[in-house]
Amino acid sequence: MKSPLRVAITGAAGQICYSLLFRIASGEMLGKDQPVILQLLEITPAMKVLDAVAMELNDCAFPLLHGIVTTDDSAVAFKGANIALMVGAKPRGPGMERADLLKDNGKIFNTLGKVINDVADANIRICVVGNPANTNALILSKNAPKLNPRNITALTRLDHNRAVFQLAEKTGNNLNDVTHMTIWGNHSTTQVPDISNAMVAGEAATSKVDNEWAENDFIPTVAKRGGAVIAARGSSSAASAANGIIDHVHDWMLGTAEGDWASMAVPSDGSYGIAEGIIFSYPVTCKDGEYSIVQGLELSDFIKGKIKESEAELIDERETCSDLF
Ligand code: NAX
Repeated sequence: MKSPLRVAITGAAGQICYSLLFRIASGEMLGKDQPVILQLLEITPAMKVLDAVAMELNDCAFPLLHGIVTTDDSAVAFKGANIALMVGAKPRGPGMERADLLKDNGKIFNTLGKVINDVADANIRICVVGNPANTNALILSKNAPKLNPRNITALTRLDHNRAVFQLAEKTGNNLNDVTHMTIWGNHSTTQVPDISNAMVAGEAATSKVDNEWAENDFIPTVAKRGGAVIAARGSSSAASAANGIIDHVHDWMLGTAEGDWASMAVPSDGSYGIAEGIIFSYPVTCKDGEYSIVQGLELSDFIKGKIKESEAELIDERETCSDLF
């Protein structure tokens, strides 16, 4: 039996985590042979609910769950952590501007970045989910200088999976017939879901759908899907977000599917002319816990223009939050 990995998770009494924790404990994220210790962080008023979640986790008798820590002390939650899933953040309230959300949630990632720097495993791998996810990941990174900045990523896998579904549905194919999907940029409505290099049952997606659909229907449908779910169910995506987190970490640690890639928001190294340092969603392949940005893809002027808009938004967010670096 492998020795257990410590997985720190914030916002653990929230709705995403109610779908997420049980799947991690059952081995879906890190493998059916990998024990885990869940180190769950919440704010003090949510501790009673968190304790109830821990009771339910125990009542599942998951063989791979080797321990649960519940705490409102971040130094305890991140102690020795190998993986951190940063879900906890405030949702946008009525009348709140995006810049207000940036500032409010940015403070959480500034504080937690410092704690992770001090107490976590130096090789910790981090997936930021709380919005605005990309810029929160950047704030965390700037406050955790001991960590490898490459290991601080943000979630765009939910967007990727949404895009795969839309293309499969449009072409009448099975989901596993769709490969090489890409989400570029920010996890926001400026994101760029891109089928330029996607394949459907071994054929180019662009030969199966018309350009008009790809540009004017597919892109806005995927980019605004989060809003559509909120309108339909009265609260934001939870089970599908949890599934995206599972896929993100699973593929990062255990490898992307042979011959395919996934979308992950990672620190830009300048690939595709994107400003270095911002946390930007790219197509990546992963092996043995490392990711590589897929290079050399041909992009249309339309997609390049959209990518520049998303980059501009991220640069603007970086400026808005620079006092938190
Ligand atoms: P909930 O409001 O259900 O849960 C959030 C939890 O975080 C709450 O229990 C709260 O007490 C806790 N929390 C707040 N501040 C904290 C702190 N400083 N330390 C620890 N815990 C803290 O939200 P939920 O639906 O679970 O969503 C969580 C975040 O994910 C939100 O920011 C949401 O916008 C974001 N999302 C990101 C997605 C992505 O693809 N990147 C998609 C889904 C989701 O919208």
